Amino acid sequence: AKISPSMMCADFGRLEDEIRILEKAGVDYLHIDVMDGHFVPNFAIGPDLTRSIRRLTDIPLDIHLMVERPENYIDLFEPRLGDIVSVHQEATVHLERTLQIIKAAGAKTGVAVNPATPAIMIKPVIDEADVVLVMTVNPGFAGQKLVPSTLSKIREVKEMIQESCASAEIEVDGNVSFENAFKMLAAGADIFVAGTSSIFNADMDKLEAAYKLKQILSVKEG
Ligand code: S6P
Ligand code: MG
Repeated sequence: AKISPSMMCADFGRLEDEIRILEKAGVDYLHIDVMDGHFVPNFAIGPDLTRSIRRLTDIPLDIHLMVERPENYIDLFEPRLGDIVSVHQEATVHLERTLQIIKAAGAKTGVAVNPATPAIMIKPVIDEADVVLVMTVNPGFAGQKLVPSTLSKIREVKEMIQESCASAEIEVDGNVSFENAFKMLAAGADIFVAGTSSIFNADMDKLEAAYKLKQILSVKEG
């Protein structure tokens, strides 16, 4: 399993320290939440802050575009080999073409789905996706509660991937607590976005929380 800490939950006043802790914890990605105030009712990380984060570390970025017409903004984030760029199925009209744009930019292609979007909506592009990002809360804010029906959707997406002999990894985002992470792992998730429910829990030491999450997720790997 892989861990992708949500940088919108970090303390931007001490960004470098936060990143050093995440490096020490050996996380796999840094999750970059991009919000446009249209697709979701909030604003978050733009290209400038993304560039600042990039300058501080070699950890690949996991760029989650919660914006309308994401196809117009992919290049702004200067994706690199090894990064993931995820776009929402609900936000782009020509999803297949948008995935080709991400591929041409050199990044891994991600397709994100809101809790109310059925898994079947992404079936036609399952072969083209390196990652399926199953939103386990409605996107827009950190600190929300899991939408329970998303657990069975993880299972459905997993089956869809296997039936199509596709190789997409499943990423989960939203209320990935220690308890929920285990359920998501059992349902078939591969990449876990860590926010206020784990690594950025105000009551816990970040490094300790990261190790705890890693330990919970290592069960299946044996
Ligand atoms: C939500 C965003 C997420 C959050 C993450 C925070 O719109 O896409 O990446 O940052 O869910 O984690 P938590 O544990 O506070 O839900
Ligand atoms: Mg996100």
